[in-house]
Amino acid sequence: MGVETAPVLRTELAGIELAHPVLNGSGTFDAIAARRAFGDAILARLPFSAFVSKTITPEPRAGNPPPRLFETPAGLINSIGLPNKGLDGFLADDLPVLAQLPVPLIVSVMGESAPEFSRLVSGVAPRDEVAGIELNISCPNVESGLIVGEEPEETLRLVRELRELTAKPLIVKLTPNVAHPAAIARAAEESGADAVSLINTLKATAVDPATLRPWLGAGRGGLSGPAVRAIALEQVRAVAGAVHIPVVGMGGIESGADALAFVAAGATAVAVGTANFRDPLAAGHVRSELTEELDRIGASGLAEIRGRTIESTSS
Ligand code: RRO
Repeated sequence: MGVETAPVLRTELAGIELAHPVLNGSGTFDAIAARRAFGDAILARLPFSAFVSKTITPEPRAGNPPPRLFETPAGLINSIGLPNKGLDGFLADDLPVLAQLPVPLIVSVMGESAPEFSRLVSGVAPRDEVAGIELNISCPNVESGLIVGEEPEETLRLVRELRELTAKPLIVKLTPNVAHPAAIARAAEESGADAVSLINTLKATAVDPATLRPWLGAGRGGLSGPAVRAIALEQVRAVAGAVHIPVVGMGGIESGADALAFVAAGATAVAVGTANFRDPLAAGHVRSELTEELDRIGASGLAEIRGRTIESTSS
């Protein structure tokens, strides 16, 4: 492992052994660019216990027109639109580099239909370098009509089909843009998902004060950062209270105290996302502060804290 961690933070997520519970949120840390910029030193300092790739699609995509980002008080709206090399480009160019990271690799995939998702899972799952697959059924920035992850029935059908294709851990990334995320999480669990992760970004818009037209090139985007933390916590609490599979909690985590709150709300692991853009080592601070937080409250480990905030199983 690239980092020394206290045994007290060791975690297991859907069969993947983690030195500590802090992952990156998909698409919020470009490990390949970081390696190019900082060399092999980044391998030793990688602050995540597993690395989640930027979401890939079957075919290459250019992404959305600029501007793609807008800062809000305590938050960031993105409308990146899934720029990526496509499955073949990922397997040929990116996977060999990501496989050199000193932590398990989770590949995030998104299709616009069940056959597209199947193609992605069939392409990625057989690779030994891949420890798990995150099914992104929640991107707010594509104009494809129905988002699978907004409907329990659609989620059930899709995950059931994909489950047939691999025994590797499948983590379903949930959208916060629904009234009852726990219903979607239950559908994912019922169809064989090994874990769920949440939240993806909340639908958001920014207005250009000069033109009064949308600021973002694609018209709207998704909000992340501390602005969404309380919403994410509530959704993690609701989901963790409704399923038996592990939950990866994220949404505005910037400190050990934030991470601890997500564990108390039921998360088995947490992810740092937007904070990575300001400080690529933010997740390292979260991890070391988490140890301090456990000391402060006299807890011997995460299991002692997990789920303390869950008071009921209602969503
Ligand atoms: O690329 C994006 O615009 C994007 C994705 Br795939 C996602 O899942 N969530 C997000 O906020 N942006």
